[in-house]
Amino acid sequence: MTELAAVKAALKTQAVETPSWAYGNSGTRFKVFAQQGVPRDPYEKLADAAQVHEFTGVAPTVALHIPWDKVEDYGALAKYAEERGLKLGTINSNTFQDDAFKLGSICHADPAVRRKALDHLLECVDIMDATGSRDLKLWFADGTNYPGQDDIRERQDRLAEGLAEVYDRLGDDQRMLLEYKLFEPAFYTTDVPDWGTAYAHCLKLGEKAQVVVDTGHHAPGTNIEFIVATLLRERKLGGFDFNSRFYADDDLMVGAADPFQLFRILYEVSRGGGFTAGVAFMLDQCHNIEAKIPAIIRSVMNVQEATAKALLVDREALAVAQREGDVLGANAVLMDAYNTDVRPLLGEVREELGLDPDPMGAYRRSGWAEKIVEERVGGTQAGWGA
Ligand code: LRH
Ligand code: MN
Ligand code: MN
Repeated sequence: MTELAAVKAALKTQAVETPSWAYGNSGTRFKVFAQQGVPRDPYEKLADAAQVHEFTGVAPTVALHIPWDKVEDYGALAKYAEERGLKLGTINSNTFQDDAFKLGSICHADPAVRRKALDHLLECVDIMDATGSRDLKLWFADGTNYPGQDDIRERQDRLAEGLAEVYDRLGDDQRMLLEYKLFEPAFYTTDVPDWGTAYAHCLKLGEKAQVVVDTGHHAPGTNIEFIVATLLRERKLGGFDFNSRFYADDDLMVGAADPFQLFRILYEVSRGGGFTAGVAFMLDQCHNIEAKIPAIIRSVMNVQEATAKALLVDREALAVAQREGDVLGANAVLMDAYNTDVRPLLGEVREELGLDPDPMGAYRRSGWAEKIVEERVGGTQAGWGA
């Protein structure tokens, strides 16, 4: 296979998981601007996700968030997805929207509250059994707002105990993905604030526990690609929640704020063998002011473009320059790949997959946007920013 053929083959098999909540209405704590035609239930979210997959060819799974996507029969939801060429993907737990969780969920000082949180997490694994999902994604809003509010170390003990109970419930082919976030909603301590804390818990738990890197969850200036390289070396990178940010956890379209950072991250994924190591490439975004389906198509394309550039890095030339201490030469190899216009290449890849080379145009021409506005009245809110 020529090198270009190998790059094309990798791009054809790439899979980006889209989040059910990105299809629903969302906003900030100031205002949710409701859009016309948004899904009214999880089924309609899947119908929209099928559009993204139809026009990009690389978005075959959809992440669910429980209870936002609670349904009576998850088997039926999985079947509905399959009829549209999709599969249900990661199950995201939610231990942050119940009044009981004001002071935390599995890190709470009260064992009864911890039990409630754990029962929810175990229910999420039951749902995974029904949907055939591989991954349980855990993000905890747990933390404190004021020094002295609770014991930092005891909260870690409670966290470890709770995670272990959920870990033991996982099936042989299921994984637990632990997501960290520096701050928000807690503003003093967060119980899983960084990759090191997540890594330490996952290491103790075992092979089925891996770390999730949400690209919006770091302090400004953090070198995320270094974290990615390290986690891949340690075989602990479970997946990404991709989005982009200018300030905090902005959840904007991935690749919109800093396409160069996305390229650097995906280069480390490529360098570390992450495209074939079971790493989940998920979006975790909210489209507050832009049309949702085209924003998700654009996001998938942004991931594809950064991936194509990462795969085009001349690794041999780079290694030579690095060994020779050729600082500018090595940097130029990387920048050559980044500065390549990969859009024609991706157009070819799509045509070879039997797709329109222009997914945005194809979606626009499909008439789906008009159809859903006509058919759906009173769309739901993602649950976020309410
Ligand atoms: C937390 C987070 C986490 C949640 C999602 C809605 O900020 O990134 O992944 O599940 O947002
Ligand atoms: Mn996330
Ligand atoms: Mn987030």
